[in-house]
Amino acid sequence: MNDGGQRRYGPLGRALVIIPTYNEAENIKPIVSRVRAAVPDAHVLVADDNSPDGTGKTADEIAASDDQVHVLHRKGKEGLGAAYLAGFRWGIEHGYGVLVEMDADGSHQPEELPRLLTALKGADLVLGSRWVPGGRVVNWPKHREVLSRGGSTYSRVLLGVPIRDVTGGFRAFRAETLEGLGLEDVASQGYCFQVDLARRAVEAGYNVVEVPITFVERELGDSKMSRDIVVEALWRVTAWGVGSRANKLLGRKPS
Ligand SMILES: Nc1nc2c(ncn2[C@@H]2O[C@H](COP(=O)(O)OP(=O)(O)O)[C@@H](O)[C@H]2O)c(=O)[nH]1
Ligand SMILES: [Mg+2]
Repeated sequence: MNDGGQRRYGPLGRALVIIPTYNEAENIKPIVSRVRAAVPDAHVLVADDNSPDGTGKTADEIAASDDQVHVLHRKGKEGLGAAYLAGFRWGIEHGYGVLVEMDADGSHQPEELPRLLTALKGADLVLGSRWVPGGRVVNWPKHREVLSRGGSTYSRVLLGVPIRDVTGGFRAFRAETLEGLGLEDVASQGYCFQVDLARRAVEAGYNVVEVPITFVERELGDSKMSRDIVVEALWRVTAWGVGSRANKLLGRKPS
């Protein structure tokens, strides 16, 4: 995975910050303005799943007065993974060279984006990380921290992926990296979507770099975290781990 910095990386193209939203009416305006101020050259794509609270309409109003802001309206709530896949496709079709994942609720601080983008100059994929030295969480309930740390450790050990924060969702991809991940068959929907992409990147031999971030718990609106999302992550990660071990034992290539 790590090439010791020997490889030469091409220049970064235009960046698109993709913000998936479901009922983020109170958060959408402030977060978009913070992104525009922090990285003025970047464009923003709000991927809204027809939020009943009118987030999509507010996003349209922002886009109407700012030609660097775009909105992807999706027909209904289909999960974070599906919204990102649609956003990536849109971004690649429109020629962006860098695709960024970022939550709408302020947990991922737009002011940290320049550091992620700088790191991407020498990497294929940059992960904002809560669990490397210098990374931290603010106001996060203890049970969420235990779940997140536990989920990362479980995934790291079972999948053999040398990443401290495998479930985080503040990430910057080069477009070529995304194109090399075989996204056509990604079925994971909730937070294990993030584990899925990280393990694909490591297996494909990409240089994945973790950059410390400060993750701040949302102040407005509600989390969409649910039991189903945790259960999905648990069974998928376990199935991937068992599958890859069986493949190794049988001398087969990873599927
Ligand atoms: N488009 C879309 N966005 C979603 C969906 N579920 C969550 N999100 C967004 O994904 C981001 C992270 O979700 P959040 O509820 O804050 O999760 P938490 O931080 O793990 O508690 C937020 O911007 C949500 O609005 C979904 O089904 N569709
Ligand atoms: Mg959140």
